[in-house]
Amino acid sequence: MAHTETPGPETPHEATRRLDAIVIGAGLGGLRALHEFRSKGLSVAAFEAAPDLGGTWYWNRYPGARTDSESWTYAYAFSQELQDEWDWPERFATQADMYAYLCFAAEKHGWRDHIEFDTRVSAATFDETTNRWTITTQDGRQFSAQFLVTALGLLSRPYIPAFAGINDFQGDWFVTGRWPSEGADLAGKRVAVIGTGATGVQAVPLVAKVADHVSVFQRTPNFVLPARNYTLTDFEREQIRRDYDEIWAMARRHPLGYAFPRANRRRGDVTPEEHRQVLEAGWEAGGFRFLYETFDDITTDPEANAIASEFVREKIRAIVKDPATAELLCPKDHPLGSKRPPLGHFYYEAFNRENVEIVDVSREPISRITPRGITVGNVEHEVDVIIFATGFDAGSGSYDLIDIRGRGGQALREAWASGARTHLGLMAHAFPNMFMISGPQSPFGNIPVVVEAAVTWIGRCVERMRASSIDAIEPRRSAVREWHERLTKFANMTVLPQGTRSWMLGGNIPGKAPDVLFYFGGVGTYVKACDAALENDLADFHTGRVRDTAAV
Ligand code: NA7
Repeated sequence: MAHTETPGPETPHEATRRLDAIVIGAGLGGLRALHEFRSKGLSVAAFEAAPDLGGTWYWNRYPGARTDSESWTYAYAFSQELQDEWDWPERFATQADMYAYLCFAAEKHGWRDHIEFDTRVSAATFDETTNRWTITTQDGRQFSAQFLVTALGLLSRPYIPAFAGINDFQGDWFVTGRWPSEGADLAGKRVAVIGTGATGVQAVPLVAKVADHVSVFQRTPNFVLPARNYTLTDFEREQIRRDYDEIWAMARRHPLGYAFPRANRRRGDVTPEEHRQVLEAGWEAGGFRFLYETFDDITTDPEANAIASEFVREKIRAIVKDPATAELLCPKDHPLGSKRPPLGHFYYEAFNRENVEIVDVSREPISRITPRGITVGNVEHEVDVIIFATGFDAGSGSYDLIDIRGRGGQALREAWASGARTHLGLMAHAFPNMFMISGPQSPFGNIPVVVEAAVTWIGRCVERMRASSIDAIEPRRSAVREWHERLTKFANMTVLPQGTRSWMLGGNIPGKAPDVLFYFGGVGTYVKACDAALENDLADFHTGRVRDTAAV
């Protein structure tokens, strides 16, 4: 470790190492935060549970894992060198490309020396007398810092339903979000894929190419939009490099942080024929362009949504040859965009293969896992391998795994028992100097753009604190309450509340308090809200020494 290690005589723990900042997590967000503190001359160390960096792009090595954002915008905007030197091979980056990109960035900026791998943080405690955080690692070591950054990942805690008999299964089983680095041997096997969210949808077509048979256990069909991936040419890469300033400017203006122009078109602006043509063009353009370059009111106007939803159903019926299978694949109980739409790489086409079948578990659920397979009702489906593509405990899920104690020993787990509460998705009341990246209540959208906004804000906040001799900061209760009201208002303006068991609202985890986990008001308005929070005399925050403000 190259970071500053000065034994802190005044700390209660002799072995405590003192730093300016501690970052938990070395994924895309944690690495960016590490860079921010280093570039400001602060001593910082990152702690990562995995043996290597990458976060999402370390763990999700399942067949077909890719970004759903166009690769050149799923990248760091802060580094001109990275933009100049890195070549994106395809429109949508594979897991391997993303991992290689993050390794390249780490090499270029010297990040690895400041990361402790294989190190899970089990606790983090704030001390009001010193205004510092002490973290404890699972192997019992302690480190202290004025600032704590939790870059725990938006979707990093895999969820596996508590199926009866799960431990009896005699075959191999894998969780997509914890895919073994040595890979999984699926060749010639009978494979079950449980789950048809973005992950299952990416995995099925590739698993089908090697497996003897694939049974896709589907509870809720999704609106799968065609990705239309392609290999980038040198010419396209040069164009992207040349246009990067405009690309990032566009992404920052876009509600979800994508470098797409607004459609500037609503349902009533066109004839039914034109409407159809626009949707066809969006379908051909691929990716989320179908949602965002066609009509601006697809997720807010029920009629515009109904037309787009029916359009996708027609496409499914046209692609899938067996009418019964096509009907099962057609979503009918939720509108397009109320659950996060997956991008497919020949997903619907996979159901035209002889070796792929759909098992409908919408009415009759999976009743148990047996030694030989999966039982639905009275029917046992015998398989050699089970792949759980059953999602994540999003947003707040990873926070429950660390015993985080703020002012007065308050436990974050308890503070958030009935729903996460933050200001701007960046800080929580009673947890001074703790900054969250891609945490609950941060904006929903293209992650690198959201991360850049958050980290820039954190860097400016820390600079401001140092310049004004503020040594502790935390949001006021009123600011936290207002942020929650704002989140709820924006979510309710859309089709989101109609999404059955949506992870965006915490609805996919049995027992989790349903709540709006993200800000859907747009990345642009989010950045403005962040800017405003740093101006206006930091009116949203208590500042100073926390023991002075603890009673407020
Ligand atoms: P998702 O989108 O949460 O999908 C999980 C899938 O697992 C979904 O189809 C669920 O069906 C299914 N599921 C969960 N529990 C069960 C049970 N008990 N029985 C049958 N099926 C079940 O997670 P992903 O990993 O695919 O995607 C998460 C995000 O990662 C994605 O949106 C991208 O942003 C990246 P349900 O819909 O609940 O009926």
